[in-house]
Amino acid sequence: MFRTDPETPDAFRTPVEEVFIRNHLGRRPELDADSWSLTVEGLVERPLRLDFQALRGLPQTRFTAVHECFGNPLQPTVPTRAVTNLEWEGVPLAEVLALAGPRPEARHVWLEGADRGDFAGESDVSFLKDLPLEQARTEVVLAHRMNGEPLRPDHGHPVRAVAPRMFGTNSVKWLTRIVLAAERPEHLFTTRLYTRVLPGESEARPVREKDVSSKLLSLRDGSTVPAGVSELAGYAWSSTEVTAVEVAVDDADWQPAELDGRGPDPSWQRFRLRHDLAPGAHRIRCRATDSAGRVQPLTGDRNAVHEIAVVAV
Ligand SMILES: Nc1nc2c(c(=O)[nH]1)N[C@H]1C(S)=C(S)[C@@H](COP(=O)(O)O)O[C@H]1N2
Ligand SMILES: [Mo]
Repeated sequence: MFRTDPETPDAFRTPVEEVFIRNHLGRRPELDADSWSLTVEGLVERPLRLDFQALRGLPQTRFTAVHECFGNPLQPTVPTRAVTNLEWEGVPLAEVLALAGPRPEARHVWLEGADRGDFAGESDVSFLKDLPLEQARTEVVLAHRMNGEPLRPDHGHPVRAVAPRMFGTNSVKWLTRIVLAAERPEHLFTTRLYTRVLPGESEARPVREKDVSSKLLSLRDGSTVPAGVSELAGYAWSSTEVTAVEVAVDDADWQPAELDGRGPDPSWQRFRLRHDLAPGAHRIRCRATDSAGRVQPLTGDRNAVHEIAVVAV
């Protein structure tokens, strides 16, 4: 089940019912908070097994972040634009790592979910991701609430990882095992899939930080709208702050849109441009630039400029 076309796409915080569900391995595991536990093992001074109560007893954090699916890892350049903005609540991974005490040789954190199944010709695999230790320590949260309610079964109940600046694939659901290791894990979802060569680079790297991107949401693609002044609006996001969004109608030049700042959380940013739509067919495009100087490409990649078509009457 994979919904990409929410009914209220325009809300700053996406309602839970409208969040896409992405399970690679078929049937989701049925876990409950009472029997769930998380092990922390490998290169640590004190291997741990934490239950849900113990996790709830640790310091908690809350933030809003973009939750975006990278898309099909077998087609890494095809845009899917499956994106939402959600509030998460949970325990910084750093708190759990401090309890376990990583050994000096530990360089990577492996995060594994409880689901197993078949994907891309491999059978009975788990869902495993990894991050460099320093990045995991500063960025990952073990979340147990989404938009103020306990995580629903499809979204990783009772606990999932959330890597707020990264693509959704790094946010391991049904998290039950953390391993500290000297090396990256050789695995379907770490080294064989979810890698890509970025523009201007020659080596493939893991799919982690989000690309700069934007989506027009105030008008629905293919819809009929009243002619006259219309608000062309939507959201833009990136792993860093978005600094500009431009909108182009038909073949006219790009015009700068008004853009909200990002604030302390890695949430998406609203853009808007008032434009007089003459009666007839129009195509409308939007293009974001981020503080790292990255700009959405016009075509050819998963974050290519978003274009919609409307008819004004
Ligand atoms: N255990 C597990 N975690 C997972 C996945 C999965 O299949 N199994 N899918 C990943 C992908 S590709 C995405 S985009 C997000 C989707 O999270 P959601 O289903 O809560 O929206 O979860 C990630 N975490
Ligand atoms: Mo995904």
